[in-house]
Amino acid sequence: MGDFKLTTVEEMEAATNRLLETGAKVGADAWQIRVKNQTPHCKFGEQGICCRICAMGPCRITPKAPRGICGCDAHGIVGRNYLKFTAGGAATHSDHGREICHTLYAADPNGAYKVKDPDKLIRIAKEWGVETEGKDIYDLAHEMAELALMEYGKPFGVQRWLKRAPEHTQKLWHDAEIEPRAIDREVATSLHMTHMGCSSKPEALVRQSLRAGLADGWGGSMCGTEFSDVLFGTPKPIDTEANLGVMNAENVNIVVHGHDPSLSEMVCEYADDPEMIAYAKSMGAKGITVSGVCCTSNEVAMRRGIPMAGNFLQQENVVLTGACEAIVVDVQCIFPALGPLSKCFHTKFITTSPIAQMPDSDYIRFDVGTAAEKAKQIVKTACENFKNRKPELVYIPDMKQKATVGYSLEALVKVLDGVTNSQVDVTGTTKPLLECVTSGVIRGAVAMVGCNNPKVRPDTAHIEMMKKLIANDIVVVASGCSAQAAAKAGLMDKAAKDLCGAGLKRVCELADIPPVLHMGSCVDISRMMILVSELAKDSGLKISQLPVVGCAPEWMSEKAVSIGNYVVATGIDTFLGVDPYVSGSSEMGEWLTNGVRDWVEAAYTVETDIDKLCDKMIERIEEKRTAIGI
Ligand code: CUV
Ligand code: SF4
Repeated sequence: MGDFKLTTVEEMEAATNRLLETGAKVGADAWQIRVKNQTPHCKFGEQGICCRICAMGPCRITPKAPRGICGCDAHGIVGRNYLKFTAGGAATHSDHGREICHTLYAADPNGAYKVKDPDKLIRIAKEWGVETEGKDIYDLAHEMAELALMEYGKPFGVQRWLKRAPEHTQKLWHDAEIEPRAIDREVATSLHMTHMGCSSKPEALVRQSLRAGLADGWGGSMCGTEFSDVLFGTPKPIDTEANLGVMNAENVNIVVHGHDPSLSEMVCEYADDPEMIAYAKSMGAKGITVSGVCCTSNEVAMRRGIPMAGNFLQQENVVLTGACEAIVVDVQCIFPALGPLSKCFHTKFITTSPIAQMPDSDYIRFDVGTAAEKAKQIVKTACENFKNRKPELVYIPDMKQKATVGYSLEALVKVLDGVTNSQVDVTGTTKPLLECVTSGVIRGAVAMVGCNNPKVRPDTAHIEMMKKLIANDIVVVASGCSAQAAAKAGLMDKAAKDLCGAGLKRVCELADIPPVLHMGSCVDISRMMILVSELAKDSGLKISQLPVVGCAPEWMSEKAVSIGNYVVATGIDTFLGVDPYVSGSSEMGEWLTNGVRDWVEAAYTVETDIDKLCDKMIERIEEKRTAIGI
């Protein structure tokens, strides 16, 4: 087995505790403390039976008061809350996608943003029926960006991307009336439906939740992923490292955090600039280290091999090292706590987006027009801050693992090409992967996604489940903070093949891949949707028949619920380790865990016991295998 050893959750916790000691010294607050102050949580909120959408309320459902003042019952209130939650997530992912489209619209051969993958742009243009012959690639980029932006508000028709799904899936969506129309329309319709005195029928609210989710996964997120690839390059396998030990005590440490790669790409670009490195040296540092947190980190790890400092619940840890010169954030999943926390250290907390403005931060407004100049300013500010470090507060846990990341669908198809035994030419399809699955060498696949949540011991569910799955010859594709949990533990090191069952181990060896494959950020779950679509088309099976399930064991955000809805609506059974505030309505529970199956051939399972959750997934995969006779 060589020297390979996973990093355990206990080791990570010990490192965190050591950092919290530093925090205590400087009077810093931390989520571990705030969780205690917030416990126990409000029971009404937990069950989803509190309504405050009109000023007659807020109304809470109890045995004595089974209806709100307007007469709405628990099912209506839980349903509306669920749809609002979804709409928040769909809006957020989709707006991120929109920003990327605007960046593409501003692409310029002489500017900050270029077209790094023209072939992919042409491929998508052909798919959309846009003439590409003899067209300048930047003219094409601008035309495509405009068409994509129109997807957000077009008055008629459904999302262009839906055509990528198998016909059977498209028909299900059509028949269930959940085909997403304009992206913004689904968000607006959701908020309209949840206004006082509109929908209170669970069935209608669940239907719109699926549709709003689909507007995200097969709309806004897909725009985000596909056009990020066009702009910044389609990810290919690349080596990197993960966990707090990637920060370097002798260097200027810049941590990028958030989701939109437009900013972080530029920061990475300038941090690599010899002029900036010389500047860092003139400030007494040896160089510049950029590392990341959350999905911004995934974006730059996948394309540049930038190391991942940590995931969602480690964002405060990077500041607590005392060695972070700047934490530069764009949008989403950023703790407002970083403001006051950074004030306890020398760290500059730099916000950059009008969408995510926070107290106690330095706001360096970033936009496509001034990207280069602002990124340079940010890197310079970090360098100048090196001298303000308090050496007595510096402690970087000596903890990191190797990881190979960058498995876009394109990359995955390519690496798996080598695995097939068949003599027919299957290059460029998912057939080699299918062959592994049908022969039983691989039993199936799990898409592990989503955040951390203090309700689950951080990273434990992600890591323990992945270990069990790969030991059972189930390949894991991961994204978001789940992928980072895997990388921190070492599960994205190719050496982790030794933890697999014999079949998966063989595949890892032949294809030279780790058993947990990093597919990118949360918007990149759209990659997974295309992967299952291709698998279905290449096998002639329905998506719902494939031995594939989705899982978000530690999720916390509205985005995660939106994702869950489109994964289910795409025909993939989805397993949650945290309840989405629906326990207060038996009808909502029934719709989500069973009723939706009639429309989309898949449903949710909620199970907070992580062991059981994992066993249920394995069971489901085996059931699906039996059903198709493999
Ligand atoms: Ni991008 S939504 S915490 S995994 S980044 Fe991680 Fe998502 Fe946020 Fe959740
Ligand atoms: Fe109460 Fe109905 Fe108003 Fe909600 S909409 S706060 S249940 S009166």
